[in-house]
Amino acid sequence: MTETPDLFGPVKLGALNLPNRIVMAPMTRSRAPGNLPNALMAEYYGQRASAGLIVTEGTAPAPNGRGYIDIPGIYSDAQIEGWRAVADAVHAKGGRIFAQIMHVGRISLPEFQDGADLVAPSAVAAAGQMYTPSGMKPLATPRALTEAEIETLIEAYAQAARNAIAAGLDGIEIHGANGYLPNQFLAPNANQRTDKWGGSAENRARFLVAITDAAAAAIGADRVGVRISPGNPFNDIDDPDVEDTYTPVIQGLSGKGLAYLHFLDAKPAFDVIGLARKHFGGPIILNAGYDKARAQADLASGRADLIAFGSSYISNPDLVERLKQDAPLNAPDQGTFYGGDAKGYTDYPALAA
Ligand code: 8OZ
Repeated sequence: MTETPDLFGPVKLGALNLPNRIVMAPMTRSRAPGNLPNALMAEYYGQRASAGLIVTEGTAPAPNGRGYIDIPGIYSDAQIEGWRAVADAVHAKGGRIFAQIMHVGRISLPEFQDGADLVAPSAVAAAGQMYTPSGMKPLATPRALTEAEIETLIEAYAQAARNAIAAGLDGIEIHGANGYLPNQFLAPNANQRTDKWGGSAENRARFLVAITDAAAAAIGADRVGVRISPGNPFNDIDDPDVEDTYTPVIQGLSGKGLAYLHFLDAKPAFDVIGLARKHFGGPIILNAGYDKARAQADLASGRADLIAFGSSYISNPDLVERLKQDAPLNAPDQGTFYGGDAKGYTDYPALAA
């Protein structure tokens, strides 16, 4: 007899057994000066350890993957030591945590990369601006990656995965969503290459599949998840045929024993989640402004296996307990989402014991 999956019941996710189906969504918080994970971050993630799984904010696999102010990296020994403190804080409270590996590609400025050129599939700037300490600035025009540099970056993802395990983290999530480097390869407006990394949908999917395969070979597929956002135009993604683009993506990620597929459910014009259900063969996490009722409904219908919560996790360290009790949620303060200190980060109260 199969029971209806419940938000508060256990689930197997790749190599891990989770006590519940609630995931803390990856969220950039820009509190890592010097690109170093620190004690305040360890406290923040430790406070949220009752989640079934925490996915960290995006962390760069290479110096040229940095964008935004004060995001962490996972390529140096000092960064690995910083992540070790985060992993220890979460494990000490009985939790589980994956690092989200994010290479921003063209969504950056040279000032966030020690003055270096940005790299991306093609030399096409994204429309948009980025916050800097001296004001908003237009996103810079990147330089096109050479094929040799693409191979180097694939190895950087594998090494980032090894570094995550070395730090004591439980696995990694490849950030293939929201207009960053792997999504730039997928999108015809950002990828104008004529080699095997561009052109057909199969060629545009090649980079995301290659970095996932490399990470899986490095640490085991059951410790690697992938996040994608079909149909999301964020960060100047323009894809006139989402079905054409994402069919080889789903095929390329299916049947490999990956820990999960995580969708930012941007409601694309075709049923990409149904396609994933048919082929992927592992757990599906959905994220898109869920509340408890919608979460339970999507679990019950079989659309999702787990639900990721974003902004409600910013303001409710004990979100699992609050949802379970139908307790009121603290409202998140948008003014302290990015940058700053403990205010709006580690000072949201849990329910009184
Ligand atoms: C909002 C602000 C800064 C970063 C993403 C990493 O969209 C982000 C992000 C979102 O995945």
